[in-house]
Amino acid sequence: MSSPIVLATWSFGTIATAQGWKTLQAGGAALDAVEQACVAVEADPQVNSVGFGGTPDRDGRVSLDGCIMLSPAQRGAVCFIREQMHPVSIARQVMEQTDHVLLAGQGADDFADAQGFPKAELLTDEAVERWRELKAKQAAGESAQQVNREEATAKGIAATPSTTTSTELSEDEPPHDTVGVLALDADGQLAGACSTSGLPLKIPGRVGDSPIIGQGLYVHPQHGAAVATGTGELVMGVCGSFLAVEEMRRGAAPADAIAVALQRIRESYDIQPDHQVGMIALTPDGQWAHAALVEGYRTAIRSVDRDDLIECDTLISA
Ligand code: SD4
Repeated sequence: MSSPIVLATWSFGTIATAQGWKTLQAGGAALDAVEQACVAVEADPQVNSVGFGGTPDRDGRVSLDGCIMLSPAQRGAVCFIREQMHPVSIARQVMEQTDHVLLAGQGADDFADAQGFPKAELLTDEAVERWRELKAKQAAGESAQQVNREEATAKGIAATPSTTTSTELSEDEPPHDTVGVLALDADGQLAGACSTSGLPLKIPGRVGDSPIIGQGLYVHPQHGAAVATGTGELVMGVCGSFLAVEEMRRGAAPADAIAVALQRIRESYDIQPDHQVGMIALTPDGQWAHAALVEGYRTAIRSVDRDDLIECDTLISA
């Protein structure tokens, strides 16, 4: 028997951990816990960077990415879906019902239709309003990066860990767009999932790290799981989550494993002030760690004795 635990990225991760914990506490599987955790965040219109009400792209449309993973042989993903609210649940169907790993665009939306998922309008009035403001700033000469930074500040969501259904705006949370969830169930099974609307004002068609197995998420049942959030383009050049799990396979503790991945990112790019990557790693025996490139990243945790939102003070700065 293992001691169950669920971890999720950013302060809206407390919505995820509350839902995931309900599943784990009832003796449920890690796979169900991570899926339900993401579904709860995707369905919450106050979380305006994941699922319903997600951040529009350059042309004012919302597209979503997500994935779910149990092992190298059991993983599924969808990207650039525009008609569905729950990418992670569709990704699970890709994993369980097809021989494929990743479905994209209209094909993924059509697959979801065929699987009986209801179509959803993802754009909210608030998102349209926000998009107009951002476009105006861009037209006034602000760079996409500046606009993204302001957007990220405006959309921070902080949930109070002890009352995770109530959310309030957090002025101080820096750029974030993805809920990444890792869970360990009582049977010692690890699972992970990611869901995102990607970067604000992204070029339509752009897909980041979150739905790509090995980049935004990787899970190996014996060696560990890792999830990343932040600037997907940085994670994607180093296979960030795979690298962290590979380090655990070689015997590294979770903290050392994600330090290697984040250091690789530091070494590989000219890191800009608005860049961020946060990572969480979890082992099959319940050890976990988080780290980030720069301050401001937070991890939500739920276990038998913890219900917290933890400020990450492990910063990989060299
Ligand atoms: C992406 N990694 O699409 C995602 C965005 C994110 O915090 O996680 N932002 O690049």
